[in-house]
Amino acid sequence: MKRDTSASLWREAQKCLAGGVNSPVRAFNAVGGEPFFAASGSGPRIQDVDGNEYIDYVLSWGPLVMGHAHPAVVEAVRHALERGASFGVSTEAEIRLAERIIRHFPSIERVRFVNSGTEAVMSAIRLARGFVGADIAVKVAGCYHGHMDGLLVRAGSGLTTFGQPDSRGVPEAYSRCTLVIPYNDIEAAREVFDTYGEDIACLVVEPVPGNMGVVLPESGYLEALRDLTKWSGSLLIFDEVMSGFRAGMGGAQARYGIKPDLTCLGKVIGGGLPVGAYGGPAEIMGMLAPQGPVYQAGTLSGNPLAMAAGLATLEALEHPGVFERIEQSMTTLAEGLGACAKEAGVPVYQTQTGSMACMFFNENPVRNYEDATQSDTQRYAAFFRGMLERGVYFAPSQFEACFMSATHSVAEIDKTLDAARQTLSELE
Ligand code: KE4
Repeated sequence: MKRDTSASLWREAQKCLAGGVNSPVRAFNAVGGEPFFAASGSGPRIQDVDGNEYIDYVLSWGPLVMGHAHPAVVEAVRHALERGASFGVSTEAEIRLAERIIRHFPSIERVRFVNSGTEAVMSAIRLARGFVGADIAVKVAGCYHGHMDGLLVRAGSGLTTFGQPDSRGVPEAYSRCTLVIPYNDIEAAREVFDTYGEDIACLVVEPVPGNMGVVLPESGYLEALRDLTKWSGSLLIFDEVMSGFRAGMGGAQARYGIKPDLTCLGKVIGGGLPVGAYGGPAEIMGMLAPQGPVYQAGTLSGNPLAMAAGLATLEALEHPGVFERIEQSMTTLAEGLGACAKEAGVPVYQTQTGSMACMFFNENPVRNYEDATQSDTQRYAAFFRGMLERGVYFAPSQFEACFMSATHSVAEIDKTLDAARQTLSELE
């Protein structure tokens, strides 16, 4: 495919944007080659600045569950914009979107909107520390919760040793408030709570992680985290920024029947515009300013355009049968990819929850981050590039999820599987 204009923009971008991007994964470093620049999107497809078209399974990293430029979303945002982009005063739309979220997430009685998933998790952890009166946050290796300092931490040497900063610029002191445990390991969780119980404010986890690829919780794991946090008087925070309205209309918490203390949301609830949210029982959320002593604020929080996009997206997604149809499309694609890999003799391990899925280039099951890192990332990169050349855009990293939308039809899935058959058969 010709990508001269993207190449030219890439050179310009590197002269004015840090690393040429506004988010690292967009540089395509994990898959090699130069990134393309998007020009437009429509339904399941994205067009680049050279006129190439790709069937899109990244969908802006999850938000576009109704596809690109969904007419109802475009009309809702246009209508809101014509009345003014922002007021810094509350609007009715914030109430209506919060009410919809509460309807789907019974564990939430009060919502606070912010502008990103990072802000949602960062604020939820501050709220947990303020509510419980303890400092330690426990996180799970391989889960990503945005770029807040305290969570950019990798596992320490031993399970009950504090994490190590996973990014330059994160003070050692921050990582002394963060413990890191492996996913799907109840014993490791129990050991940390036995050792630090009353000093733990919260455990934050992606109930179905999508940032090490998609990894599924083993039977009893999420229940054990719920029991341990309850026993220690700490809060269980489900980061459902990705899994919310993707693992199910009520997120992973509905699929697995676990009631967390706080839930973080983002992506789908903004329909492609900048939104994050966190929520939980009125008793906990009442600790937030202006009612309570935990401060959090934001100039554009609850922005009318973002609220309009989120409302239009959820309204469309709530139509009877829409979520199930998207989930079925994801299953059809996943099964087809598995069959193509088998045909080509390429060992893969596949996972799916609702409308998000992953194909690990790994001949063994992937049950945590350590397993995920054993995957053949070079083979994944070759798969990514082969598919891109055939007009299919998967995530530019093995350690991401792929997403389905309501607009992907049989035609897109068949074209994807044809491309996969050819690409997989060419892999060394
Ligand atoms: P943002 O701050 O990027 O809006 O959200 C952070 C975040 C929090 N929690 C979960 C479960 C997330 O998946 C994310 C962000 N997801 C990544 C994709 N893996 C965003 C893509 C990017 O970083 O450019």
